[in-house]
Amino acid sequence: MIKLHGFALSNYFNKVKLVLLEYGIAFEEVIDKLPLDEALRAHSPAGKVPFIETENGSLCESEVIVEYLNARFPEHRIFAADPWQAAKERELITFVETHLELEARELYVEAFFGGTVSDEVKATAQKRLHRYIGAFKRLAKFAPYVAGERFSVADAATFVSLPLVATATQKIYGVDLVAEAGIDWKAYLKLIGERPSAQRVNADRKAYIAANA
Ligand SMILES: N[C@@H](CCC(=O)N[C@@H](CS)C(=O)NCC(=O)O)C(=O)O
Repeated sequence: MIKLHGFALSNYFNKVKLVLLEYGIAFEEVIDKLPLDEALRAHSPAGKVPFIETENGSLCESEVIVEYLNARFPEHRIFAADPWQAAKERELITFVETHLELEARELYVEAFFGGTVSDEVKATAQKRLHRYIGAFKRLAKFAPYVAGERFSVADAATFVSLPLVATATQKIYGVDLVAEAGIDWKAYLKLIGERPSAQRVNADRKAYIAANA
């Protein structure tokens, strides 16, 4: 059985977990704390979570893991069967993760962890976020799901990352750049949060926070 390593506060760990739960793929969770020790770095060379253990070996990078699951369990239809729709789902995931979350991540040290971020980094991130949040707004359907009328794998990525982008920008710039762009992410969060998979992810995150407070 696939073993998913990481911890319940990690958005990337939660994305893979949500996909496994949502698409009914059996897995075991292994809780690893950061920093990963040398033995775990043999599985995840950059010391990041999540990673999975399979009978073939270990695999890191959450989107690579999702692609592997999609290829290994085709009957679970993680991506849309239609190639165009599947490409649109990948397009959305790239925008959410590469252009929004990764950029906003520059701000997390100050927004969430009590550190400081230079004015220069804040200004550069603001410019890029402004551009890509606008682009994401044009691309995303929210009808009511991010890629259209049905839940898709792009919702797993959006659900775990969009609130971080919104909250970090609110904390650093005093303005929620996601809401300011006209994206009602709180209503979206509520919609996805009603799904059993998301309820489990949220409950496990809360339990993790309580246990580690
Ligand atoms: N691109 C990676 C990002 C994973 C990532 O940044 N994970 C964070 C936790 S949310 C981490 O392990 N950070 C530890 C570090 O940067 O040393 C993925 O998609 O899996």
